[in-house]
Amino acid sequence: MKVEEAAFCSDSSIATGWIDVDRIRQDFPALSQKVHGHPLIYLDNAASSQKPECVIEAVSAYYRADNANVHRGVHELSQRATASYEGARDKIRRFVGAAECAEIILTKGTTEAINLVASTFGQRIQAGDRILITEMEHHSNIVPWQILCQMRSAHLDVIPIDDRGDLILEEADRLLGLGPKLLSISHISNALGTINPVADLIEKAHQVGALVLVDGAQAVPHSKVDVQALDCDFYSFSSHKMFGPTGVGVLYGKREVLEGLPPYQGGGDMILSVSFEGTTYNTLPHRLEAGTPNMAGVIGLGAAVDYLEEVGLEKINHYETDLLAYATEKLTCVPGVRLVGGEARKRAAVLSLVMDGVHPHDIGTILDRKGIAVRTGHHCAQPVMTHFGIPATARASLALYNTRAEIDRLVEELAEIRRVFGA
Ligand code: 7TS
Repeated sequence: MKVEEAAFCSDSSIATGWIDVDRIRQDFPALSQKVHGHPLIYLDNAASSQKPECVIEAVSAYYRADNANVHRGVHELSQRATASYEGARDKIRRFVGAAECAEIILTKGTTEAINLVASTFGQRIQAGDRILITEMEHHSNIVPWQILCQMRSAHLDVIPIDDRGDLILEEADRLLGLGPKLLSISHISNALGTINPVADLIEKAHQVGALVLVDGAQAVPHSKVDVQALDCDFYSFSSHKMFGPTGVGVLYGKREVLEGLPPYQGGGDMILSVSFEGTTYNTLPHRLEAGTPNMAGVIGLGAAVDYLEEVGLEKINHYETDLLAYATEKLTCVPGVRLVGGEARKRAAVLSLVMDGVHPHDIGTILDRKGIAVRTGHHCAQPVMTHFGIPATARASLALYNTRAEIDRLVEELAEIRRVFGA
């Protein structure tokens, strides 16, 4: 057996420190099914990942035994639910390296986390102020700022990308020089896979007095994130992309920054006392979390964090980096296939491809008939598509449970599509 092969097989994983992908796959019940008569090859992880048994079990155990509203009851079930819910918050805190639980605001997802910042921090924005984003953002990191800038007569500046899929850093410097109040930037692009040099940009933004929000939706499932080392002011991510349940997300914020924000929504849990003369607000994190939260979802996210830590982010990153290199080499050998953003300096496990003469939607539909799930479309990043002059891409996005054999199947089917379409 070649060394390269040995690194991926179960027996050698212990010796080499690689993840044991065969074992990992057994943790995810959805992966063992057939789709249209073929074994499922799930390559749509940037949209939403599959869930391991431990997450499914944590959610169902909560509903079976502990279901009650949190922070309210003196009764046993409410106390158990509160302990599990706040325990999950602490796991999330440790996972991203935050100093205290007060800095972990639980939201519906990345989208809500960014909107929370836009509608609270946004109240400070005045006419003529500037907000800075990039050309490669997901719509959820564009539209909230457009709405804010429109309401406040502020300017929205955009750091452009080049044709390799990298940010143009000279332009970033120039636009930071205009003195924005906030830089809001993706850690990893969902449409291109580009890993942005966020640590450098955070440092530069702070030098001009801007706060920084990092959209980490595509980063957290794939590599170790340390919000204190990054020194970002806000960091947002979604549970469902990191093997946790849907409907849950996280906004990390530095305590001193969160303390300065007005309330986001009003309601239960975010108050200390209410009267018609006036209301006093709760302390962080509750002040920014109104209403009954997604208790089962948060507890499930806690289990997903346990799972990621058990496997090990470093091992996951190592494995996926290797798989990405393998996939990139194989896919660029398919005649007529081009990887959009494939030449970016640093990339994560996203392969956004176009094929001469075949619409991405057709690629996705044909692959689906073979049991291969990819996402086609603009990936909620239309400005990226506009930049490259394309309407859409077919995107294969990888996770820790994908294998070289699955990439080989994808490549085989793409070659067949190319042959059939006679392109
Ligand atoms: N930011 C990035 C970088 C994302 O990739 C996504 C979702 C979001 C924000 C929004 O996350 P949500 O959980 O609040 O919806 N990205 C994708 C995707 O690439 N395909 O489907 C959803």
